[in-house]
Formats: sequence, structure tokens, C-alpha cells
Amino acid sequence: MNRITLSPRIRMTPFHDRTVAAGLSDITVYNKMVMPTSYGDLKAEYDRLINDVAIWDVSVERQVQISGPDAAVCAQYFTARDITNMAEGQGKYVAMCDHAGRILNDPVLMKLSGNRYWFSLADNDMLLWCKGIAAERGWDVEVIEPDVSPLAVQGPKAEDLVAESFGEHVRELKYFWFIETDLDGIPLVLCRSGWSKQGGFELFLQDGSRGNDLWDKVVAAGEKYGIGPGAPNHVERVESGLLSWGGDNTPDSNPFEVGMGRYVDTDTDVEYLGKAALQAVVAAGGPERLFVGVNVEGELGEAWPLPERTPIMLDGEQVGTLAAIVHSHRLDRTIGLAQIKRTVVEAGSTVEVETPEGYKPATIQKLPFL
Ligand code: THG
Repeated sequence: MNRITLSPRIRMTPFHDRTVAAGLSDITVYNKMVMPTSYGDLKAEYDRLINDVAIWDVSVERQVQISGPDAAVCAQYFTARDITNMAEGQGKYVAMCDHAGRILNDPVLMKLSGNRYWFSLADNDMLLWCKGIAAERGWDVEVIEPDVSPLAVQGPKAEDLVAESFGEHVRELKYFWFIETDLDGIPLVLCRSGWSKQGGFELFLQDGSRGNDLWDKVVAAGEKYGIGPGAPNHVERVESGLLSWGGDNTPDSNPFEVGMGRYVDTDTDVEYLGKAALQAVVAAGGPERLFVGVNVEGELGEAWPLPERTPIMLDGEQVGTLAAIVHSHRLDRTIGLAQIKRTVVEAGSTVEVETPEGYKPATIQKLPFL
């Protein structure tokens, strides 16, 4: 069971030809689009991300654009964080929740010029959700998926590369801030962002017909920095404790249960979806579960991809779910990401998690590992 049947329902990205030419070996499907996940050597891809710079096709991070006279009210309503004082050119990591406060997505929200907002999304059908609710509310907005495809450059040498191509001013960009610009006439939004803690930028291509051009220009500029292809890296993201929405959490999780509590505003006058439910969680003294790291006894060889979340046990009772377990190259030990009952976390209990060699003891720790 290792082939995916492609069809026009599953969209290719604007960089697809170049990713194939670069040796693409593994894909997944994300937002109904092909997402590159490896070029055949995960350790080399990890090393490149930690030491040099990597180019990632992350077109699957689709944008929902909200524009028009009611755009600010509408964008706020979808966002469990007070965005009143957000500036043009600023991005924020936010939670989108349903009426019961369950997290539906963890996008980067960007405020563009001309009263436009982009929710730069993880894998869920937010376009339908946003269109439906905006229409029911009668807001004067346009809700679309624009022709925008992010290309990430990640790693310690990404800033030098991007500064050389776009100018020294990019060094002043703060995290999640962006500029609307172009690269030799290729229209894009340049944002300091990306799903790693190694630093970097995302180039949001605004013309899908120019994918090959953009890829080639970035690779040419990156040659002297040792650039090579990669993808959001499973081991690095576990070490960094970055949430993979939909993978790490159960469908009934609220933002406090996926480590996003610090991005949620409950003490605010603004109206947003799920606010009352999230206020109730705070009033009850906190969520049922917490998103934590686990240090697992024993050695794992290669990364052991978990096709589904597995139970975490304590005294024969399930107290959580394990979402990922990897060998950390930098820590040289086995680590994982889990949702565990808050009472168990607070008691500092040692739990049991499933490994290829059966259940093993695991200690709980705060994220990130690194
Ligand atoms: N890029 C874009 N959109 C995205 C992602 C992305 N949408 C979905 C998903 N990835 C969003 N998830 C994250 C999670 C964490 C970070 C970025 C995207 C991140 N966090 C920093 C940290 O944890 O240190 C800083 C957070 C902060 O201080 O606000 O980088 O990758 N376009």
C-alpha cells in the first residue's frame, strides 16, 4: 500500500515539474493538492535544513482571501485572537474555531493592503466554512481562494540568500511580517515565516504560471549556500514542537489542548466564533488535555511514521494519544508529541507509549525540545 492514484481532483502545484526534476520521491495529499514530503534522503534533508538552506514546495498552504467593506469584521469573527491592532504587512499565528471552541485550523493570518486578509491554511476545508458563514451573516465581502502558492526557503542561510535577491531591507522584517514585492517581475509576497525553527522566509507566488521561473531563480541564488530540495521536516518539527493540525490533535480539541493557549484572547470585547466556549474552558480552570513532549525509553532506528495516533497508558488506563515519535538527531534520543490529560501532566507521571518494540516508559516534558 504505497501508491496514490492521481486525478484532476488532486491538484498539482505550480512547482511540480521542478520538484520532479529535483528527485521528488514521496508525496502526500493536503488541501486536495499534491504535497512533496521527501526527495529520498530524509537525513540529508534534515542536515540541509539545520546547517544550510532548503527550498520547499508548500503550495498546499492555500490562502482564503477575505476582501471588501466588511473584511475586518469577518476576518475577526473567524479568529480566536483579538486582531484589532493588526497592521498592514503583519501576520499572526491564529486559531480558527467552531461554535463549540474546537480548533478547525491553525493558519498564519496576514493583513494585506486594500482591506484584504489571507488565512494561510493548514489542511481543512476552510474556504467552504468561510464562504458559508460570511453569506449567512450577510457581510459585504468576497471570499475566494486566490492564485497564491507559497515556496519556502528555510535554514540558517536563508536570510543571506533572500537579502541577496530582494535587498538588505529584508533583514529588518520581523517574524510573520511581509512585503508585497516581485522578483524580476514575478509577483509575490515575501514573508518571514515557515514551518521550522531554523529561520527563513516564504515566497507567496501570485501567478501560478511562473512557478518554474521562481523555483529556478531561488535555486540559482541559493547555489553558493548549498541549497537543495526538502519539505516540512518531520524530525525537526517534533524537536521544535510545531503543531501539525489534524495529525496531532483529536477532532474535539480546543486551542488550549494543542499548545495555542498563548494565541487565544478570551478577555476581549471583539466577537469571534467559539469565544463563549473558550471562556468556559478558562473559567473551569483549564483544558482537559495538554500538548506536550514525551521522552521515550529505547532507541528508534529510522523515523517511525505513525499512520494513526496511538494510545498513551498509565496504570492500564488510557490518558492520552501519541501523534509522532522520532529519533532526534540533535538530542540523540527518542522523542514524541502527545496530547495527555492535564492532571497526569501536572502530576509529572511516567506514562507508557507504543513503539515498534512494544510499550515503553516515557517522561513528559514541555515543548519545544529544542
Ligand atoms: N506557513 C504558512 N501557512 C501555514 C503554515 C506555514 N499554515 C498552517 C501551518 N503552517 C501553521 N503552523 C505554524 C506553526 C508555527 C509556526 C508557523 C506556522 C511558527 N511558530 C513560531 C514558534 O513557534 O516559535 C513563532 C510563533 C509566534 O511567535 O507567533 O513559526 O508554515 N504560510
